Amino acid sequence: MLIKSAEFIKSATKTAEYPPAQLPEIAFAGRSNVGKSSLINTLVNRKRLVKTSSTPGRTQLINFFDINGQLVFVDLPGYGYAKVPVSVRKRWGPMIETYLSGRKTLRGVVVIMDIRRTPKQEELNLLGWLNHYAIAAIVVLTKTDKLSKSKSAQQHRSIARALKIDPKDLILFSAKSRRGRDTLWRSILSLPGIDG
Ligand SMILES: Nc1nc2c(ncn2[C@@H]2O[C@H](COP(=O)(O)OP(=O)(O)O)[C@@H](O)[C@H]2O)c(=O)[nH]1
Ligand SMILES: [Mg+2]
Repeated sequence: MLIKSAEFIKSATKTAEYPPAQLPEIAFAGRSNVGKSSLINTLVNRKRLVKTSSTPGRTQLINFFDINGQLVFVDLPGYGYAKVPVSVRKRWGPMIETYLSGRKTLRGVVVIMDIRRTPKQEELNLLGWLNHYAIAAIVVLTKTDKLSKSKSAQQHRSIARALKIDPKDLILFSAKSRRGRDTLWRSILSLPGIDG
């Protein structure tokens, strides 16, 4: 997709604060520091549309971005960061679940994982939950530039096995090299209800 514009719309924690549900939406989910902001910036060819950080776990807001006046990207707060206070962590689940289960214009969720890590219960729960609500999931393994080719192939297979999905259905990505950007865009644009 040719990116003509990519703009921050607003942040929200509750339904009343969401922007009007008009355009098809794609949400991005992943553990804190997984590279979610970098992935979104790579997709839209912007250096800093979404703030990246080496201090994970700060963003606890749902951020909405308008892409070309055609699509909305939704940056969901990262999960699983131990230093986030329990009170904040407790709000994460309900906040995300309210968004994912109730948003009429949601067309799919890009679930981002670090290729170096074995998926944990949080990832399995999220995928199981999306499956239960019949929400399309696109699974991306990012930071592939950090591994050798052989180590990357090994992790690719073992993560697919852990998630019980076909290795072909995992997208290998790197914000650094931009590997996988086109594949991910194709996958997003082929979701039902997206016209690109
Ligand atoms: N080498 C490498 N570093 C990355 C990649 N994606 C993100 N990072 C780094 O990982 C850290 C966290 O990235 P960020 O996008 O803020 O993660 P978020 O918390 O999931 O939004 C930052 O230091 C990024 O520069 C990648 O594909 N390759
Ligand atoms: Mg981020």
